[in-house]
Parts: sequence; structure tokens; C-alpha cells
Amino acid sequence: MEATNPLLDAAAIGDLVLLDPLSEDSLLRTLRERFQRGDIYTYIGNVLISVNPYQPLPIYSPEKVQEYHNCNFFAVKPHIYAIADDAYRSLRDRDRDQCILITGESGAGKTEASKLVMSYVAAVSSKGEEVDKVKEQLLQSNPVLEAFGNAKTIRNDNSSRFGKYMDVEFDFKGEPLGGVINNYLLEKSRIVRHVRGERNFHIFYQLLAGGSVQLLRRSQPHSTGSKRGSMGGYAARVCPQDAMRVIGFSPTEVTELLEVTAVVLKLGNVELSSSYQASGMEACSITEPQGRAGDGTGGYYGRDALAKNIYSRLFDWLVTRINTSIQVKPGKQRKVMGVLDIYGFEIFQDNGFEQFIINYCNEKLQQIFILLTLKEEQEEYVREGIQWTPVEFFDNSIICNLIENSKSGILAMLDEECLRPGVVNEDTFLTKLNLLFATHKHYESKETQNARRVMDTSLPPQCFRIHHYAGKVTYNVTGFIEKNNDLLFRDLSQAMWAARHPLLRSLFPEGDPQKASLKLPPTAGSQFKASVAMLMKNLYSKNPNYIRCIKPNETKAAMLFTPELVLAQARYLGLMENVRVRRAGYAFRQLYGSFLERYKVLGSRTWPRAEALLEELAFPPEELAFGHTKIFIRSPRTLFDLERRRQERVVQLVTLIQKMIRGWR
Ligand code: AD9
Ligand code: MG
Repeated sequence: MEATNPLLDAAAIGDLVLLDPLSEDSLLRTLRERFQRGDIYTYIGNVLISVNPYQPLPIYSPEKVQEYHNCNFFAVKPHIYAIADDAYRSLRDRDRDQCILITGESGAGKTEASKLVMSYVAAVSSKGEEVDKVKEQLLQSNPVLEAFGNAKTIRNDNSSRFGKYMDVEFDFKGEPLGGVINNYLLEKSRIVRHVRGERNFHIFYQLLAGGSVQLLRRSQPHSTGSKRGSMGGYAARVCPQDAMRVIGFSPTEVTELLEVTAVVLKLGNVELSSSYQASGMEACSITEPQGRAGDGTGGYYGRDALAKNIYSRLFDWLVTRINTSIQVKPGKQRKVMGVLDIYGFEIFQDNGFEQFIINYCNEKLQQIFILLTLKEEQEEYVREGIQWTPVEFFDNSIICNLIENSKSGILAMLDEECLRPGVVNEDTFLTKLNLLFATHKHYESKETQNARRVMDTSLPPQCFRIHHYAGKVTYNVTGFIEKNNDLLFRDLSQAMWAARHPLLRSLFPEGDPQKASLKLPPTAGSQFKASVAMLMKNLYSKNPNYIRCIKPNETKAAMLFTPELVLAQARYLGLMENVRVRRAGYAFRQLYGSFLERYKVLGSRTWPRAEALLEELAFPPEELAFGHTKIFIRSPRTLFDLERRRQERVVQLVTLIQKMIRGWR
């Protein structure tokens, strides 16, 4: 008998669009059943859900790559390779730029997923000396960025502390030519402090464990144990050095990069009274900056700000440097596959400026998800010549607008406060928000609650709450102004610029007294908003593929599924909304050829057509639509009915054949 259809397996459906009835309960049950039998991947249409198994699975072998290479999406088990294959083929053969959006909370498996996609594409695209070199450079950018941008956290031993978007560019034959990387919001506060049990960025430990004696002597860290956090666990050498060589860094560049890293390491240990002597830097005085209020006072502030600034600028430099190596020469015709590995929605006990920014980004990603899914559906219906009826969905642009409106959004109000002369603090900022959004449906604070006569003791006075698409989040405004300002004392920039170290100096161009300008640099919030806008524009021009990663437990345990935790994430990821939108029109669609292949046994004619076949089976006409190339089925129930009848028919036929054979004997 033929194998069952992997998507229609009655015990645990491979595509949640076919869930019947659809409820949070049935969704959770299906994910759980699948996970427990080792099926970590499930679809919602062409969206892939991936539940982290926290153990190596034998499903990423070269044989698996072959199995999914040019596969029939509906005939094989859900897999990240199927998504990668579909995207790659659509790019190569149908000339459609693709983007792969990977979201999920920390430890859910985003970075692993992005690497699986990249390695799949590298494996199935053509080979040759030149192409292999490009592929190797693209793949090796990962260990370098991970050394500098990842750290051990409570949630993940290799947590990416930055968002990453990488465009991989291909020629018309589908051979990789190169790429461009964009990075978002490195968590630079980690340089100066992190939670107990966590560590600083990997590179510091690698440097201390294996940096050259000369390099370390020059930067003189007091002792290997004095950087906060524990040592050990890393190979006794700087791991990404080989990778940097492959990408094309010169030995001088590598040395300079590590020297500046060592400077940051040393700054972390500097006592206030000591002067900065590393790499020829002179002692500098620490004074208050001018122009923006609320920056805090004291030398520690200056030292910390300096360490954070050097490191984050160094990270930007690193990304730019990698881009120089992997960029494609202008003028070449190219097709693009973008891969986005970015932090998911965050709801913590205490949420600050960082969570606000991250959740804003996720709100935008949700917006574009809805827009693109609807656009894609609509386009498919038009392509297929089927009537399109508008779909009802929750439009979150009201929340995006609350945050980003350039005149009266929360970010604009924050910038206004940051630029206001005189003493300002977060109280005035919050008062302003309360006034502006007194009646806004998605905004709440103690004050608006009082005005609306809401009894709620859970909202402290220095907080505001936003009703995001994924849930309500309470933000504490403390630190918003300082983090948004992100100012470095002018003297410090000048001292860095005056340093004899070429790389360090190049990181602080504004320290050049000749070029000193009185203009303040853009705030952290407005920079982020601008880069999110660019990202959205970029994504909107491409065909989207989604990978939604889920973390099944809090303890990094293999194959453990904690339902409450998964349910919370299913909500943050908007999975229910996803299923609803996806099947608002027709839940199922398939090319006529594949459809007939599967269901022709149900017809009485030898060469049935899909229309004739379905007419014979007497399904209600509103359940079906016949497109130019595909058949559309409205509700999962009809499809299951079809599948049940097919099973019965197959059993009948088998019995018949057995009888016949027995008769012949
Ligand atoms: V963070 O937001 O950067 O903190 P990610 O990127 O979502 O997070 P990551 O990909 O780093 O999580 O995965 C965390 C760990 O889960 C990995 O180090 C692996 O040990 C484990 N993991 C993730 N995906 C898989 C998988 N497909 N198979 C086996 C996996 N293990
Ligand atoms: Mg990651």
C-alpha cells in the first residue's frame, strides 16, 4: 500500500491549516504529538514551525539533502530543507527574490535554522573553484560574527546578542556570487555588566585563553580571571582566526582587530584613577558632555560608555569589513535570498528600552507578515483566475503607529525629551505620553487607568503598558533617556582619535577636531527606526518564507515539551492568526497533476480530469475552485473526506487484488 501523505497523517497533521477543529488546544496537541515522535517541523501552509529538540537529530545528512533536493513539497515530511529548497528553486527558476524570516525567542533555534538554510543552499547550488570560495566565505562569516556578537546567557549557551540580516546574491544560473550583511542593535551593555551565570562575548575568553603573548602583554589585562564571568571552555586559541583568513582579512587586520578587543578588555579592568595607556592612548580627563541632558555623571559612566562604544563600533567595523570581502561587483545581474535571524518578542518581568525596541521590531515584522501573506494569497488567486474575497484580520498598524509616528509616536516623544535643554528625566517623558495617549486603546499607565477608573494594582507608576499584537507588555521608563541618547563624552572621542592605533582611530572619526561638528548624532531609537524601515522595504520587495522557532522548555533539556511555555510562544508568534489568515480563502491547494496522481483511484474513468472527478464525488460547489494550474479546496473537512474515501478505495482494491490472486491459484 502507498505511504500515507505526510501532511495528512491523522494522528498528527503536518500542516496546521488542516486542523479541524482549530483551537489553541488542538494546535498545541498536534505540535506536542509530532515533537514527541521526533517530528520537530510542522507547517502552516508554507510557514515552517520548528521546535528545538535540544539534541542532534539524524535529519541533516547529505542523504537528507538529496531527498529534499527538487522535492515535491507535499509528498515529503515537513522539513527546513523543503522550505530552503522551495525558496531556492523559486529564486533560480522563477526569478523571484526571496527572503527567509526566522523569528522566535532566545534559544528557540533561529541561528541554527539560518545555518541549516545556508548550508542547504550551498550544498545544492553548483560547484567549482570560484563558487566554492564564495560559499566558503559566506559560511565562514558566521563563526567570526558569533565570536564577537554571541555570548553565553541563561537562556542559550550561544546566544546571538545582535540581529542579523544577510542577503545572499546569486547569478542567473543560481550560483552564489556574494552577499551583504546588516547587523542590528548589538547588546553592548553586556560589555560592562551582565547577569550572574552569564558571560561576556565569546571573543574575550578566546583572547585570554589563546591570544598571543605579545598581544596580551601590550594590553596588560591584570589577570585572566579578572574579567567578570568565568573563564574556560574555549579552545586555547582565538577560534575565528582561520575563518577571518578565509574571508580575506590580512594578518595586520586580524592583529589590529584583536588589539582593539584587548583594549576593551583592559578598560573593563581599569580603575578610575589609572590612565589609559593601551596602544599609545593618552590619559584623558572625564568631563560632562554638552548639549543633551540626563546623561548621568561620574567617571564610571565615562569609562563604561567608552568601552561600550569602542566595542560596538568595532563590531560595526567587522561587519563592514566582511562585507568588503563578500560584496558583489556592481553591474552584475543578480537574484537575492535574504535571511533574517532576529530576536523574537520579549516579555520579561522587567522590560526596559531594549525590550521596547525589540518588540517594536517584532510588531513591524508581524505587520509585514500579514501584508505579505495577504498579498501572496491575493496574487495567487489573481494568477489562478479565482475570485478574491477580502479577508478579515487584526491590523496592527495602530500599534506600529503608536510607537513610530514621526510627529507623535512614543519614539518621537522620547527624542523630543532627549533634545530638550534643562533638566529632563523620564517623569516628564511619561507625563507627556499619558497626555497624548490618554484615550489610546493600546496604551495604558497608572494615570490613564485612574482616569479610566480601571482598578489594577499590577502597573507601577514609572511604567507604561502597550497592548502588542502578541500580548500586553509593561515597560519601565527608567533608563530610556540615557539609552536613547547613547552619548559619548566628546573628550573621549578626541582621545580615541588621537590614539596612534590606526583601527581604533578610524572608529572615532568625529574625534577629529578639524571635523568636529556641533550637530548631535542621531539617537539610538531613531537610528533603529530608520534601519527597521529599510529592512521592511527590503523584505516587502521579496517573496517571504517564514520559519517560526519555538523553545520547548526552559532547561535546554532534550525532547522535553512544556505545554504552557509553547502556548505562550504560539501566541507571541501569532500562529493562530496565521492559520486563520491562511485558510480564510481556501485551506488547501495543489497542482492538478499532483492532485490527480493521488485521487484518480476515486474516479470511474481511466483518464479523469479533476473537475469530472470531483463532480462525480458530489462535493458542494462552494467547497472547490478550479484555477488555471491548481485546484483549491476551501475547508480541511472536504480534504479529509477525500482522503478517507481514498483510503477506503485503496483497501477495497487491495482486497480485490488479493481475491483475484487467490482465485488464480
Ligand atoms: V538567541 O535569540 O540567539 O539567544 P537562537 O538563535 O534562537 O537563540 P540557537 O539557534 O542558538 O537559538 O539554538 C540554541 C541551541 O539549541 C543550539 O546551540 C543547539 O544546541 C540547539 N538547537 C537549535 N536548533 C537545533 C536543531 N535543529 N537540532 C538540534 C538544535 N539542536
Ligand atoms: Mg541566535
